Amino acid sequence: MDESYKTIIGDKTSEFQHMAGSDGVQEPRIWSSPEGGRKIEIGKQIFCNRSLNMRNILAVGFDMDYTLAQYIPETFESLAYEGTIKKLVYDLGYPQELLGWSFDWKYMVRGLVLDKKRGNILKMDRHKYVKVAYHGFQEMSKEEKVGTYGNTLIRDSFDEPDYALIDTLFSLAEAYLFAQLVDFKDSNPGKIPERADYARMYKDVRAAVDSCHRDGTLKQTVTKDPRRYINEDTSIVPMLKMLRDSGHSTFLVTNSLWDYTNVVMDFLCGSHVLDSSRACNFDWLMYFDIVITGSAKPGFFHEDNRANLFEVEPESGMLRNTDNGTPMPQVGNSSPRIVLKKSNAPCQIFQVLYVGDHIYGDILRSKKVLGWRTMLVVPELEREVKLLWSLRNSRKLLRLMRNERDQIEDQIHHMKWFLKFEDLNVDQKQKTSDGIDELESRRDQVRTSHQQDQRECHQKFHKIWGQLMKTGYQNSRFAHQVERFACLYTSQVSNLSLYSPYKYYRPCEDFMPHEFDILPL
Ligand code: U5P
Repeated sequence: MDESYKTIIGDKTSEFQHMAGSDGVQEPRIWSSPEGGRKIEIGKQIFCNRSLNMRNILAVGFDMDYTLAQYIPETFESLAYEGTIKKLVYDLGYPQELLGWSFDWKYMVRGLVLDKKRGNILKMDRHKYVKVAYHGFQEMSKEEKVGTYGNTLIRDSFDEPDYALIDTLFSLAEAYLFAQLVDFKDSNPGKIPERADYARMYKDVRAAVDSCHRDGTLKQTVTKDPRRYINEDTSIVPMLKMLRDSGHSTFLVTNSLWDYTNVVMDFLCGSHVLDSSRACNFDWLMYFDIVITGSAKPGFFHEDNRANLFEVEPESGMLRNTDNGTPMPQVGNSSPRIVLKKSNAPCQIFQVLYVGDHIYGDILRSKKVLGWRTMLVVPELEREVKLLWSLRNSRKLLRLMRNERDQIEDQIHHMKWFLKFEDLNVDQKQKTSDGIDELESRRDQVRTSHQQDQRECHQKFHKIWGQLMKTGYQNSRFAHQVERFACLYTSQVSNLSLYSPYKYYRPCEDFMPHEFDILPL
């Protein structure tokens, strides 16, 4: 830390060390809510991008996987990873060596972009400027990075089909495996099937992951022991009850099929005395007015999606009304319109709040196509917010250093310009030159400290990718999407129960850069 800054903010280093937990994350602290009264633990707040008055919301809908059900990545994503490797080796002809590979579930993060053709993994800011780039696990040099992605014209194309967005927690294992395969192909070119270039490898990995999700590889294992793969959350039922008692209808829309949904929801809402002999009693259904399984989101949200809905017979899992070929009548005149059981009348679109974890499949589509209000669940946020809190003074210091560095740069330019053109005597020239030398030396000192402290701060969030919501000083691409598409965002769905069911969520005031210098204190 640059000693000269200690006088500005005081040396709080020891205080922070005392407060921080072993992984650098400070122990939970109480955060005072601005309205006074209730206090919300830091990391559990609901953040608001766009005003939302819960009094106007008639129905609250939920996604299940990674929204109501938080999977434990160590076990669940590792299971997906291992299943995928087996499929690559036994079904797609990849070498046996892959069977010995292991998965670091902490390495990849959401918001990354895979460059399928080049085998690169990128983190970019909201302007799609690539700030961090790896080829497999090798960091790309600044020159390589700028040479490949520096041209602003390329930036519009960071999308499918050449790029893949890691925007769900389900994708972390496949991103990691892709990076492993890229490294493996580079050092063992003959060992990967001949047809497989980087893009083909990505396609194979994607197909293998998807197949694990669909063919029962994963679900049968989770079904046998949900506690091993899903975090228990005893606050979900009180949250659902609270919403329902306050007059909101509740519904579930999940891509998972009925049998699996039933197991997961029974685990989350049930008595938690699961053993294989205990039959599900379907009690969890009482917490929802409507449950839609196998919904095929994001297509489900499209107005022109007229897919038939069938009623599920809970005990057998059979579909009703299919024997004479007549499916259950559609709810409303297009499938996603929600019918409230109580009133039997469709809600207005803006009276629905949908809570999901997938920015594209859950949030963007439901908002853009149907105009629903949205809440994004970002489990990573809890740790990020706690870290932001414990690093607040270091981050303030970084901003001060950055400002000082920029001001010195400006001063140096100005003085050099002055030296060139003004009619100065020898003494004045000497003084100006000396002044420039002094400033340059101070600038170098500040620059070095800034770079060093910035790297340290970045690594506290994530050793490779840094802060989820930031890329350097700019919002990350992920944060930008959250800001644009999620009316609310929070770390856990059950945080809803920490606020009044009639809460009026309001965003903080917007500020343009020109307003910052003249902000009232
Ligand atoms: N899923 C797939 N393929 C994938 C990833 C997830 O089929 O590559 C499945 C999950 O197993 C889960 C469902 O059943 O999609 C979650 O979708 P959603 O309801 O959270 O959107």
